[in-house]
Amino acid sequence: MMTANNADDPDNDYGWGIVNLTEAIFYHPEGDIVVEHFPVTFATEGMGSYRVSAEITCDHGLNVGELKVFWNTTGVEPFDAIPMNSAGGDSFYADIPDQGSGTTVYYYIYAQDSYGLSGLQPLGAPEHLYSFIVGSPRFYDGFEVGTYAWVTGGDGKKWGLSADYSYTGVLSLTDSPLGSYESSSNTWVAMRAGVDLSTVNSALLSFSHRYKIYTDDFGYIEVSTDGGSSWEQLGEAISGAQDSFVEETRSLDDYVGEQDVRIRFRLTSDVFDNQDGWYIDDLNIILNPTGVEEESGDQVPLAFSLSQNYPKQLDRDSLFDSRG
Ligand SMILES: [Ca+2]
Ligand SMILES: [Ca+2]
Repeated sequence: MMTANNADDPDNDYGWGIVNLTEAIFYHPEGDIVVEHFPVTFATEGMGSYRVSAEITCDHGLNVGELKVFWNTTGVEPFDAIPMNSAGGDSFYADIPDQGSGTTVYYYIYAQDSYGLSGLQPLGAPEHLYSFIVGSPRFYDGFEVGTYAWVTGGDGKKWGLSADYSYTGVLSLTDSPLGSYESSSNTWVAMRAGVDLSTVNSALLSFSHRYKIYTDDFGYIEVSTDGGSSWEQLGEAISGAQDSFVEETRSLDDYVGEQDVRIRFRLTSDVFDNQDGWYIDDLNIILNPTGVEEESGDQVPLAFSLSQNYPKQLDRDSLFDSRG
C-alpha cells in the first residue's frame, strides 16, 4: 500500500505515493465531475420511494440529461437506471421505488459532463456500491465507500480511512492514517447529518474498535443534539492499548426524543509519547421503534440484534494488493 519514498509528499495526481486514502478519494483534478452525496440511511416499506440526492458540479458544465441513479436489489449487474431531476442549482435527485421490508437496495450515481466524459460515485462503482436495508431501523457505516457521512476538524492529523486494520471489509476510520497522532492533538470526526430519535423508545450506539493511545492521551465518544454546535461526552473515555477489534456499545437512551442526534469521535494528546491511535469500524446506531415491546430480564430486545449485516463483501483485490 505504501510507497515509502513519497510518503511525505504524495502525488495524488498520478496515483503513486497515495498514502491518505481520504485525500485520494476526495481529490478531483480541475474539470472533473464532482458528486457530493450523503448516502441513504433510512428507508421503510410504505414510504413510496427512497430519495437519492446529490450536489453535482463540473467546471465545464454537465450533460444534465445524463445524470442517473443506477440501482437494484442484488448488488451485481444488471442495474436499473433512473434519470435524476433538478432540485435547483447544483442539486439533483432520483427516487428509488418502494421495496419490501428486509430488502437490501444497492445503488450508485452516474454523471456525464458536456464533453461526454462520465464519473461514478462511489468510486469503483459498480464493484463498490452504496446500500441500505429497507425497514432496518439503524444508521450503519462500515467505512468502505469513503467518509461521505462524516466531517473532520480540530487540531492535529485529520481523521480518515486506513487499510492497515479493518473489522469489516478492508477499511476502517482512524485519527491518524499515517503513523502516530501528533502532540497536543485535539482532532475529531463527526456525523455530517443527524439521526432522528424522536419516534423511538430506545437507541444504542455500537462500533468495533482497536487502539493504541498513550495513558495521558484520550479518545472521546461524544453526542450532539444541536447540529454539532455543542457536544457532551458519552460514557468513559478510551485510553491505553487494545490490540484487536472489540465491540463497544453506548446507550443513547438519554437522547430519545431528540430529532438530530450526531456522534463524534475526538482524540486528544499531550506532548509526550505519541502512538498509533484509534481505529473504528462497523458503526451502527440501532433504533428500537416506539411500539416495539422490549423483553424483560437480561435478554436483548430483538430490534437490538447486533448480527453482522455487512451488505456486500467487497473484493479486496479490486482495491489493494495483499496487505501482508
Ligand atoms: Ca470496514
Ligand atoms: Ca495512526
